Amino acid sequence: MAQETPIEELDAIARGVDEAFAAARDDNELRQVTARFSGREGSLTRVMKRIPELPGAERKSFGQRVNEVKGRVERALATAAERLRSEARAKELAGPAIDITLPGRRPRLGRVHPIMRTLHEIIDVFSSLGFDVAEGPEVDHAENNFDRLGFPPDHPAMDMHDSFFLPSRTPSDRVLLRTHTSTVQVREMLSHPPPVQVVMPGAVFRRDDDATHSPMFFQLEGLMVDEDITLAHLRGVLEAFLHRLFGANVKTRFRASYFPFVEPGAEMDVECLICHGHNPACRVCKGTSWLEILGCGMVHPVVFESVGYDPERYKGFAFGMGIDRLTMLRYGIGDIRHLFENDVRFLGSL
Ligand code: FA5
Repeated sequence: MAQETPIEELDAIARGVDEAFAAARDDNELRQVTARFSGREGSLTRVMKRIPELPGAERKSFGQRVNEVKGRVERALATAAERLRSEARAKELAGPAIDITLPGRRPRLGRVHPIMRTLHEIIDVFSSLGFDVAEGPEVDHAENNFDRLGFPPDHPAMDMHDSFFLPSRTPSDRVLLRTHTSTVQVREMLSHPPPVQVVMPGAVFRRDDDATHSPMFFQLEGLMVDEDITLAHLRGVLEAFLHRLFGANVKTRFRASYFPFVEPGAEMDVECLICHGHNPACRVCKGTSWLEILGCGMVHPVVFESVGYDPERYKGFAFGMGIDRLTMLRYGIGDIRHLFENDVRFLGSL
């Protein structure tokens, strides 16, 4: 059989246009049909390439004819698109009616996390006692976390097993996730001359994990330095604070302790508000009826020297409290890990 001439092929293409577009059932099929005619591999593109087979006199009129068929394809596409739109609309109108008077669904409102609620309350109390608020970075140099605070070089906290060290650029620049907010008291003293009276909240990180220890937890550091600060100021501030947070009847206890950066050093406990001392198996107080909430003391002269304060002239106190532990006591939570499991049923009940 003789091969179709370009003109015969073009006529055949033109005859198929309307039928092809009428058969398209959705936008996707419409795109495919259009490509079959006018795409890079489409029949009109292919037939155009056959122009050299025609005698010179016929080429111009053939080109015009191809353009006419292209116009026909465009018109057929517009008609089919309009048909699909009205079919979709008719289907929508025939479907079940939407009752626009029904009330909408309320988006569920989030709440501030109990740790942050406690922290905000604590900051309010210290602000009312005249303290400023400052923050520092969570990643810091070991110098600020340990050295300037008078930690001896072989202190266990500097061990990789206790702290999260990060890769650093030079071996002498040891960088870690801070293990306490005491880094910020160092930074505050390096950047401000005395007097200072400031609290410094933030997240801290240790390799800890049990009912009262979390690997990431929150501390609030406090620092007050002036010429005549005494241990009595420290006790007065902490007691005023705890009475404001837990009420005037809360039982607290102040006992001697050791931190390299204070002398004398102390820790403060709050009575276990989970078992009130009645459960020897209590996981929070471990049957002692007390929960340690902070470490504190008078700033060691070594620290003043390392930040350039005159230890002969200035005295000061510092404390670092565990916000998560205070949150547990405040809301009666028996395991610190509940605070980080993100169960909205539990968090929403507090
Ligand atoms: C310190 O971190 C000292 N920097 C506190 C300090 C500051 C002392 C200024 C003197 C002067 P300590 O490691 O004891 O101390 O932690 C302080 C408080 O953080 C604890 O009393 C406890 O309430 C809380 N805490 C400690 N480890 C954890 C943990 N893994 N999870 C939750 N809370 C913790």
